[in-house]
Amino acid sequence: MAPGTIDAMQVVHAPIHADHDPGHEVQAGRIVPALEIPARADAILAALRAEPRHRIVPPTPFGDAPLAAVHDPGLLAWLARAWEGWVAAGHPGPLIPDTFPLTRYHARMPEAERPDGAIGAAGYWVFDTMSAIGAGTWPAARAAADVALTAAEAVLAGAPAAYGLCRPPGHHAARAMAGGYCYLNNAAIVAEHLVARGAGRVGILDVDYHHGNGTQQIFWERADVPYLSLHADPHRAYPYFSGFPGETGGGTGAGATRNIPLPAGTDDDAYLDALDTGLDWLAGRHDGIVVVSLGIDTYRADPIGDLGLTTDGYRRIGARVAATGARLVILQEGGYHVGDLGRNVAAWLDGAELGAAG
Ligand code: OKP
Ligand code: ZN
Repeated sequence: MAPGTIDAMQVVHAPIHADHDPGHEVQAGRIVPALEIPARADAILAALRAEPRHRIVPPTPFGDAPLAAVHDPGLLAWLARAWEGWVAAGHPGPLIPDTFPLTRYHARMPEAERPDGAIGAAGYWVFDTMSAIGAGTWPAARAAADVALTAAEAVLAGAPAAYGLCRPPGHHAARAMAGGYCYLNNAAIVAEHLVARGAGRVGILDVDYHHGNGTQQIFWERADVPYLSLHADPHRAYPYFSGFPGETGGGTGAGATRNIPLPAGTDDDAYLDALDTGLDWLAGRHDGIVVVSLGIDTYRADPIGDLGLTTDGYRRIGARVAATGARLVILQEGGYHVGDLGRNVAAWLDGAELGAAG
């Protein structure tokens, strides 16, 4: 075997993801069936199971400390009890807020008391109407963080790459708010954990279709966790309010954030060019481990995306990222074309194996 070859990539998976299934969301004024559904993870698992070299393992529980290292204690406490409070208030459907405290709400006034009613608290902690919470959301979100941390431990132990089949995803969850189908920021929790475990500077490469506003915010002032994101231009795409090229980090993290917005229809070749630009920027800013926020909603047939990537493109992208020589903690984010999702993730991981083999 060539040096660096990834044999038997560890795939971490927790079946409890399926308990997070609130059913629907509110998009642009319409109630629509949820897009971030259990079938996504089932499809990925089935495709990876079909390749016997992937070793599928359950997560190890890491407890509260790695979550508290990244998230506001108020958010964690609310998430743990939100569903209970919603039901107790007599709401029949999933928890979806409708009223939000924009920064201008309290402009020139003191911030009001924190809301304690079910709907007010929901709008306080969740920033959109698409990230519904149901009975199984909190246990699934916690398990997804453990999935991510377990993959990180495999890389710390020397594996050139490991994959965490996280569901729900994480990159929109900020220090003190959930949103964008995300409740806990799996990639941020892992990056912070790796830093605490002595990995030095840890890079984050976010290739989801959407800008990872939560990850960017969490590490905004951190030079030791550089954040690179390629995503659909926020002029047209969710989350609309971040991901522009002028956002480059602040304070001690000035220059350690890089955003590369992409036009609609971006194909494999154009994407790989942008990726090269980004990877050149990231090189030398980390000490050997890169956390990959792997979204597959860049797929040409994705129902909510408008980029043009193909299955073969994912193989090339995985190879390109692995060819940097970084060890990879690869974490699932979005990707909503359930029919092709499994083969696209499998292609990315196959590419990573090839790239690492050089
Ligand atoms: C989560 B992850 C499109 C609305 C988009 C929310 C998208 C959350 C994506 N009309 N809704 O980054 O894949
Ligand atoms: Zn996405």
